[in-house]
Amino acid sequence: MPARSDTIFALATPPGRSAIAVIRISGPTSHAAAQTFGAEVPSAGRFRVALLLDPGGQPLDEVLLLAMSGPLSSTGEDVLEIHCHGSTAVVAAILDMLAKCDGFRPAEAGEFTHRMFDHDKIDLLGVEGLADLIDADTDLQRRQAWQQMSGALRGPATNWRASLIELAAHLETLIDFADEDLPDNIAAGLQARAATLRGAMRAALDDGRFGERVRGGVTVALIGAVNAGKSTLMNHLAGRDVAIVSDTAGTTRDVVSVTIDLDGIAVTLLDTAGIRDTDDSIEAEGVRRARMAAQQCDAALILVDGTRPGWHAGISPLTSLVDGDALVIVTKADLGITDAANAGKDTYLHLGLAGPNAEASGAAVLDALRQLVIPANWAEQASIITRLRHRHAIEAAHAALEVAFGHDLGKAPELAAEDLRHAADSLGRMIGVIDVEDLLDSIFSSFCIGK
Ligand SMILES: Nc1nc2c(ncn2[C@@H]2O[C@H](COP(=O)(O)OP(=O)(O)O)[C@@H](O)[C@H]2O)c(=O)[nH]1
Ligand SMILES: [Mg+2]
Repeated sequence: MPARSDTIFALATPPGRSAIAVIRISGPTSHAAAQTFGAEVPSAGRFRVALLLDPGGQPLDEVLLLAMSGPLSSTGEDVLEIHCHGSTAVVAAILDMLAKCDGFRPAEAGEFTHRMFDHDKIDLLGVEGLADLIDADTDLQRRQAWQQMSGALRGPATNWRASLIELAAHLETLIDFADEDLPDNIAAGLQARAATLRGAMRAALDDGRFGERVRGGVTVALIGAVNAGKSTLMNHLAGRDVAIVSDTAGTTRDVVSVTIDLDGIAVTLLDTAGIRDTDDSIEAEGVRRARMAAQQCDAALILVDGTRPGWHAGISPLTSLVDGDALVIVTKADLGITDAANAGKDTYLHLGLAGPNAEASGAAVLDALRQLVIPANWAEQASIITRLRHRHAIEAAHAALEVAFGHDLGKAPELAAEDLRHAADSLGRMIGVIDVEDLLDSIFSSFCIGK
């Protein structure tokens, strides 16, 4: 990141035509921008309607100016916001004039938020939550981002870290007595505290990765032989025709994807080519991609055509392609499923998307999909881990805590204390109280400019 003493500016609203556009300016000389346009700066915390003039002294736009003074501003610095009309020409003219102001430069991606962080307006987990809030497409993603910003993970993780440091300190007081047997009650007390702490971390880790699923979405691949009805189901779930449905085998050749909002979870469905041996090189590539999708997806719907004799034998070769959870669906039930002895209505979902029961059948498959991606007995507030980064840090802390209490506390308290410090550091990095700079750069680069 370049110098923080510069005054930075950027369009905070999306580029293009809109009723209003907001340009944000932050830095020591931000308030002086008003004069550049021949306008007077409002007092801190106030709006002022102002006529901005172009370099030739001609009217440029009538705007609202909002001034904030550091440290009580969003970035902690002096801030000026220009709420202008959202035309490409107006925005371009204002940005152009700002670029010519002394000590002003365009902001980089995430730089306003970086300054918030530098001025302790937000911490690392808050920055991640804010990034998630901006990226939220579903209501559940929005709520989870807010929980994250309000400390859903920070709270418990800070407490765990404090307990680890306290335990380490306690063990260090025992170093002077090393090589003597530790009185049983002290050892038992320490073990009990460690067990409670370990249990709390374990409970957070065993969340079915739901927070990560909410945040990042879930991919579900539709896998099956040609003509099994994959594209038909995909279109049904999407509520529109995204994939070509045809009784010509080998119609779907590439992976077609569509994202649906399933109770707040962004589920990306992948319709794939039917799995079969083929001499057609394009179709073969499609089959290769289908196999890859089966391997990499979070969950799969395995479709077999129930009207084909021997459909039952087709299931296990398909399930073996899938690494994640799989749901087997026997299709074309409206035409009658052959081989009734194997029909296994209890084991497999029967789906008929034609005929009089099509609607109920479609609802049943949606329900089954819901069960596949949303863990049973899930409670929204319970998942506090939203990124793999958090998971790895807590796993590392949990493991180090386990190692620490594997030592003989009486003979080697210093080894146990050292492991506890590792555990505390792992959580410290996660919360952002130590070693944050590298992480920040990677997080901020994912922000948009103007944030
Ligand atoms: N009767 C009936 N026909 C279906 C059903 N699902 C698919 N089909 C038909 O089966 C053929 C192949 O379907 P398609 O979705 O293209 O299969 P894909 O190759 O697996 O994508 C088409 O003619 C569909 O209309 C169903 O539930 N009932
Ligand atoms: Mg198809």
